[in-house]
Amino acid sequence: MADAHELTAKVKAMSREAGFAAVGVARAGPLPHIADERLDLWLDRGFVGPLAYMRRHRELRSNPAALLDGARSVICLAWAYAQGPSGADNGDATPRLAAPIARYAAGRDYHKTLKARCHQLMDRLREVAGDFTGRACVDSVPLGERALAVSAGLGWIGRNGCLIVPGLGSHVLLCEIVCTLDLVPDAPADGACEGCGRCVEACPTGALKGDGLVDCRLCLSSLTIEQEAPISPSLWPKMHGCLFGCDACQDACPHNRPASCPPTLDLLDVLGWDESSWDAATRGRALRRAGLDMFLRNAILACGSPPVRERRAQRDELRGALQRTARAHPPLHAEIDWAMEQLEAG
Ligand code: B12
Repeated sequence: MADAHELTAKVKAMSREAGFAAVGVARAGPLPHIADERLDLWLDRGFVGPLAYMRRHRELRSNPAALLDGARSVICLAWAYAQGPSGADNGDATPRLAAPIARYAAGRDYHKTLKARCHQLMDRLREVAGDFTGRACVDSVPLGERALAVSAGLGWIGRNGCLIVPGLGSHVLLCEIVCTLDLVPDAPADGACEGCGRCVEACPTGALKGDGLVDCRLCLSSLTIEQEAPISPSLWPKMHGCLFGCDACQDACPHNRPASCPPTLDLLDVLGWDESSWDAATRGRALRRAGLDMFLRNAILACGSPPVRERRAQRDELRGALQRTARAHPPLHAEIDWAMEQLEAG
């Protein structure tokens, strides 16, 4: 069998062949102290907001070794998205009223597609490394993925909290293979945001604190995807038409390529969704993280946002759609009344 250096080089070459944009190796052991400190600070300040799951399994998040018996190494992988032109994400139909969704949520659910790629990669690795045990982690495992990526030399943490890969930016999704292979760990990457505060200024709700920590009580990604409870009316005017997630802090980042058009859904379609149309539109997609009620709430609030209410030609159609939504979903009446008022005001 190849020695650790040769094997590590093979792992990296095969990862790139598998389509990953960046790969690095971290030791499967406790994460550096700073990762723990930052997570505790975030929890203590209450920035965790509505994300109850982030309070659970605290100890696992700081030590990937706890995820797999005999774990020695973590292969950290970055998958680049938002590379090409985007646009309507609802089949071939041209949307009557396009509303943006976060770029990462275009197409098939990355949890599924990246996990499958990790398993294929492990199968290929077994051909050169012999049998080993590996666990593929994509997002939903209690593990500090950004901290691990920094440790594995993939990039550094920007002021918007995102992992920035040199030359590629932050439009990457992260996944890991925690494994029993003995690989040579990489050194953490150098780099930092210097002097730029564009992401902090671009955040519509002031959720970024400028030190890389994000307040989930204000972040539009958290509010539109994670928060089932009503969104505070004080935030409604700041929501900028977000239907699912938000890319404002990444779009403003000079390390990212000039932004392509974001993927969109048809706002009028979404306003008319019921359980079965929500099911059909979200099946197999990351979009499914937000339930029907959340999508309807987000769509209603999007109607009151400047980009939509300025579409005078569609105002009557929007009013009609809101009235129908009001009849089907009485609990959302406060949001609907507000959106109607905004439409009237133009
Ligand atoms: C909870 C969560 C959220 C929350 C909170 C985000 C936040 N910034 O904390 C919400 C819902 C708001 C969210 C939003 C988004 N998310 Co999210 N989210 C997560 C999740 C599940 C946990 C993140 C977490 O632990 N947050 C708590 C904070 C304190 O930890 P952290 O952000 O990981 O930061 C650590 C590092 O900064 C580290 N650190 C700082 N400096 C240094 C220095 C060194 C040397 C080291 C070692 C470590 C280190 O310390 C922190 C704590 O460990 C991860 C998946 C995972 N399992 O990790 C995805 C993840 C972070 N999200 C991801 C994405 C894509 C997004 C969105 C872009 C989606 C969107 N467009 O709407 C936005 C971006 C918002 C933003 N600016 O962060 C990607 C990030 C990819 C990237 N390039 O960074 C991840 C990794 C999912 C994935 N598998 O790809 N997300």
